[in-house]
Amino acid sequence: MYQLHIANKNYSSWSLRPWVLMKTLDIPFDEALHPFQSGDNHDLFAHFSPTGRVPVLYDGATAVWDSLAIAEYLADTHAGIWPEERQARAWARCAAAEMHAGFGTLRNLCPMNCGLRVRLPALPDALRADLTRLDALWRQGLSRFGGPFLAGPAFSAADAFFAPVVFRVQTYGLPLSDAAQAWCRAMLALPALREWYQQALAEEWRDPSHEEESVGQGEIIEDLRGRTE
Ligand SMILES: N[C@@H](CCC(=O)N[C@@H](CS)C(=O)NCC(=O)O)C(=O)O
Repeated sequence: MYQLHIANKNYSSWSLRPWVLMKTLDIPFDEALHPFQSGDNHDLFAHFSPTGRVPVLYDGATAVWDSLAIAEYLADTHAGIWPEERQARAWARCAAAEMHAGFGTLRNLCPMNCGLRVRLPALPDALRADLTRLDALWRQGLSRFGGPFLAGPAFSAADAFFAPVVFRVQTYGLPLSDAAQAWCRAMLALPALREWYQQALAEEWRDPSHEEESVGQGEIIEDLRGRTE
């Protein structure tokens, strides 16, 4: 059985990617959740993670310590991680890689905090630029491959890599096109994403550094944690 090491569901955007991918594709795994204890958790995570970061997937003694590497490792032996059709597969890989390496302003200014609803002041130009690119990318995938998922009829790693952005859109009320918003709603309705969200809301840990990152960006309208829907 695989073992997937992750951190708080409320905050850990990188952890969410392989988790939602494996859950949605019915790839069984044991979850090992390590709550953040400070702004820097590298020493805390060092006993299972070569980089002191999460996620890490263990397959027996083999450690795979990066979310994109985890997707590729799983793709070696499991169908459905990437789309079957070659053009769609190339697009999905590019989209996942772009998310993996890019959208730095979105990442920094809108950190994942599933339970919060935050009103942002006027959006900085750099954030608008990230949202414009994100919107164009999602609309391109949805129209080119026919939806309902980003790279065609089946959920793939492309959707998994943007799953944390779906929670960011929800938390910060980010403006996107109707097509992009519709994809976000469909993602939020996925059983795996609903499960993650419910578990995130139920978490009792509050890490001050992660809280500050979110509230530093705007005004908190609502904190839904401690409730379940
Ligand atoms: N490139 C890595 C990045 C992983 C990463 O940055 N993880 C964050 C958590 S969301 C982490 O473990 N941070 C350690 C810390 O905050 O101390 C991946 O794709 O898995």
